[in-house]
Amino acid sequence: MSLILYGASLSPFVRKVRTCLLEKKLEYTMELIIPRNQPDWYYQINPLGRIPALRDGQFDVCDSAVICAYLEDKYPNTLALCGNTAEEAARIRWFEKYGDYEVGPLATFTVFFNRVLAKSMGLPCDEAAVQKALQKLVAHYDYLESQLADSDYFVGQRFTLADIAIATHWVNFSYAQEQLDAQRWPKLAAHQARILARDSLQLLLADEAKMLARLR
Ligand SMILES: N[C@@H](CCC(=O)N[C@@H](CS)C(=O)NCC(=O)O)C(=O)O
Repeated sequence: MSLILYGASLSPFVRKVRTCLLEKKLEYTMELIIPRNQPDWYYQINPLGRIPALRDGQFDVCDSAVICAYLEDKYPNTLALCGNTAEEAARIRWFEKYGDYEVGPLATFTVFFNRVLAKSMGLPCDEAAVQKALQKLVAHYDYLESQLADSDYFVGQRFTLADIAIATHWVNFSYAQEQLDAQRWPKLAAHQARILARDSLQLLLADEAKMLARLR
């Protein structure tokens, strides 16, 4: 087995896959691909040019959700992150989609992009867009808080990909100097702290700190 992950560490989607790899104890190497500056050859792996992509021997696969599902199917003797029943698997996919397509565009592509990336690219920060995104996020916090009910995790009372897929965006959010209001959304804030305290994420956050410092 030789796994190569293509991407950059500050991407929430790359972080999602790296967390899966670490939790599953799968060894991998990472090759840096910077969004908007991808080499031509990378389009043969992902025609959309987006990160992450994974090479497993002769096999290439892209999109974080597809990669995580592939790792689960290909390496069944590792920590299961995608559920043990059809119902659990469906709930986990739902939260993953929710993170990727509802939380991500606001917390990462708007708040993080404007507050952190735009500056490093010489672009102005669109603070009006940031404020609008912060307002839109409120409904998502309410929903996610309601889904935690009395559990420490989103699905099946244990750590799964659902937890990773939501928490990964709070990391980018925090890099943009924003944080959840723990008084208003106590379960969600506690969930975030619980997930980010895992050894896998602690390792990644320490690694990301170097990249973040360079950006700033
Ligand atoms: N649905 C994709 C989203 C990946 C994505 O949007 N990645 C961003 C970086 S966070 C990217 O590569 N953007 C560059 C581009 O769109 O050209 C996934 O989960 O992998």
